[in-house]
Amino acid sequence: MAFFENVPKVKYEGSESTNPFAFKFYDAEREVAGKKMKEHLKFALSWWHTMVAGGRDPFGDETMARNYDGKTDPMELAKARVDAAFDFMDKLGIEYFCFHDADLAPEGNSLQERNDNLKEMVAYVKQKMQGTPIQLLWGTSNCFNHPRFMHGAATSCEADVFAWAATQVKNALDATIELGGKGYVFWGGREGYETLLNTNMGLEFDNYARMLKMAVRYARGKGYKGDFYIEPKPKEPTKHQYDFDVATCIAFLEKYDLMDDFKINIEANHATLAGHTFQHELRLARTFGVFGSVDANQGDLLLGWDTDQFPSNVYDSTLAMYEILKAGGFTNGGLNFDAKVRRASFTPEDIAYAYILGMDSFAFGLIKAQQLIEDGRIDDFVAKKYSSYETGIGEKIVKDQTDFADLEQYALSHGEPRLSSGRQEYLEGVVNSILLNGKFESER
Ligand code: XUL
Ligand code: CO
Repeated sequence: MAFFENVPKVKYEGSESTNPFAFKFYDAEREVAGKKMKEHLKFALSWWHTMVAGGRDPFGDETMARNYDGKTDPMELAKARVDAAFDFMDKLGIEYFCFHDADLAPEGNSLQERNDNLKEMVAYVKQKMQGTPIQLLWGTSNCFNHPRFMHGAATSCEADVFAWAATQVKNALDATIELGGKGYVFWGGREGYETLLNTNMGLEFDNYARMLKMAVRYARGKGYKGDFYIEPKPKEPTKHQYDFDVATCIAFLEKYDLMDDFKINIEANHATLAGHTFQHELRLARTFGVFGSVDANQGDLLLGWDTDQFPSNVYDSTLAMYEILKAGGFTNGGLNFDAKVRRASFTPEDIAYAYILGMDSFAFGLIKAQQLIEDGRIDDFVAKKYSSYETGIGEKIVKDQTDFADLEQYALSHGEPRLSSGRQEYLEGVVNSILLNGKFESER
């Protein structure tokens, strides 16, 4: 019995369709701004949430059967997950996946066994990928679940833990390279602190950077051409995580001279936990040239933790796609659904509904973001708002042809500056008029 036997092949049927197993907006082959939708969006399946997690929360056990027809042997279970994942990706037309070493292969009873299990699973996945369009978006190592990482991994006070984490990262890099991965992610789940009273912050930052540099040296030495990403998150599981937000990550990458190899993997719910919008984090990354990849999900703004819900908010997905298009789109990155179904949505069909929701939300966002750009009212407004820098004293400022003495003379002779309106409400109205104009598939 196949795990997703009740999920049919999901096709695009248009916004009027009421078929729950159809895309309403995602039409993979449709061209938007010179590229196919699937090339713009590069949807990826997250192995951990989709194939492994069973709905456990701090108050209750798993609600979802994720044992794939009763498999109990850990390696058999791991392989059954691969079979089910590839069946699911084929049915949904998803062409990328992301994994942690620990989701793909069992831990085993020793570090050697862990490495061997991962190698065996990578070989299994590799043969499964053959003859399919499915590719690895990125790999990573889980350096946060096991109790040995209680003080951190690269930032642990225990040098032996640093060595263990380095071994995991080395083997996860080997797995990523073997599967032709386009990216490798570091998410510092335990790289932070609970209290400063027991923390040597300077050494922890230095050691974290040492780990990243060793990873770059090792992977580049093996011919890896893809991107490295760090994934900001301000808190959870630690009280304070070092990769707090995009701005903090940029400061860290700059200080340790890692900007050439690293970009940022931006997760929507992590942005909101940091007190930012998703759009803000994307804008900052593109402004500083470190936009890399996206973990697509959404949080519940009434809750202070990472709910990892599938994205349904089309206002947010539109503004996110606007930033992504303005950043020039994805190169090595993509849209990984780091999202999970709710605990009470426990059937395999719910996973399909969740991905359809997420993929349609971002397809809608892509269509509308492109319409916002083509419409031009926002770009025109912004260009006019800053037009004082195109001529006169403004031009001298941006061409670095002036100084304080010159500017003082100018200000004294010109008197009170003339201002113009920021027109926020007008611009919000423009966004709504595009969102609500009803132009979707009929405009091909
Ligand atoms: C946790 C999270 C991770 C990373 C990969 O909040 O987002 O799943 O994306 O380790
Ligand atoms: Co994530």
